[in-house]
Amino acid sequence: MREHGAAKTDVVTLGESMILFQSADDKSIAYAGQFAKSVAGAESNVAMGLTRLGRSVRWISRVGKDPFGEVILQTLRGEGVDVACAVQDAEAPTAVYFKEMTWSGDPNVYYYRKGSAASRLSPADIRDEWFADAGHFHVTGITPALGEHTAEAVIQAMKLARSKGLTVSFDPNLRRKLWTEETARTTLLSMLEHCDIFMPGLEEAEFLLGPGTEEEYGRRFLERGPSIVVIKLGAQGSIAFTADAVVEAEGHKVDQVVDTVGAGDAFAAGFLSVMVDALRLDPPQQTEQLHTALKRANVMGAIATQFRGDWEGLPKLEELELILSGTQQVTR
Ligand code: KDG
Repeated sequence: MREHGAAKTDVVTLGESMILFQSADDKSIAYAGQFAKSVAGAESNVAMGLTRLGRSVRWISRVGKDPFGEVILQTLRGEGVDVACAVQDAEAPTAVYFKEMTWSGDPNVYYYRKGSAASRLSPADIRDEWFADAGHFHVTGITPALGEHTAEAVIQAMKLARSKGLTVSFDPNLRRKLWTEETARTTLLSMLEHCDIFMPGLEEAEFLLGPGTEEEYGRRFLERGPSIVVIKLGAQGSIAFTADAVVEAEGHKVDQVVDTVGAGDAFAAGFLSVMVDALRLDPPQQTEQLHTALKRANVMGAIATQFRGDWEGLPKLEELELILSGTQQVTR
């Protein structure tokens, strides 16, 4: 068992949140007359998914000193996330993005985030207090793509978190619109040695390592540093690899997918809600927890595909437990 005092904050996460606009009636952006406004961002989605599952979370970022920045902070606060370490920048705006539903597959996404407050994150911003009294740090591969110094900053934060006894998870969250393939591949691979849990989707694994089987990806990512590699297989579920175990869980069936964006973050929230404690156990006990974590993660990911926003429809812990036990919820 790894030594670490009881943490007041279960998970710390760092990344950009944006104001999201979606056509109110699902028309294409060019023809939409009205847009619905909400908050989105991979790391804040994970943060809010986790607080709904009863975990304490600190979210760190930079937003503009503008109404959109206020909305983001208020939304996160309203969901019980600690935003005390987030900085409001008077010189740069909060980013926005537009999501457009397509007749098939993933939605189109249009970002307006160049020069945003979060893109100006640099190693000089990193503070010891981010990790005070905390157990785990979660990052994604979006933040390193945002600005000149953001990759350096995220890697430094991962190192600092570990030096303070936190465990670290990393979701590559490949966003091809944000950087070149070459830079994305090199940077994302270089981050692997600084994490304990790595959680790519199957396509991301292929992007990073080229063609291969799930087992080959599991083994090759483990060789680069993490002690757990979780590969997300979409509707098929997920599979986790450790040095001495392979654990699989079937996907949670849904009749129809409404919006895939946010499913990976919901998956991460479900998985981490179990593993942040389990990571402190000895390997055999950790492996026992992996199946529970994957099952939770699969259901969370499936639920996130059932509504249009990234996180608003995510369940509370009691609701998730009812779904996992196959019990019908009494609603009236
Ligand atoms: O994972 C969902 C995110 O992609 C979405 O909320 C927006 O953070 C975002 C991004 O950078 O794409």
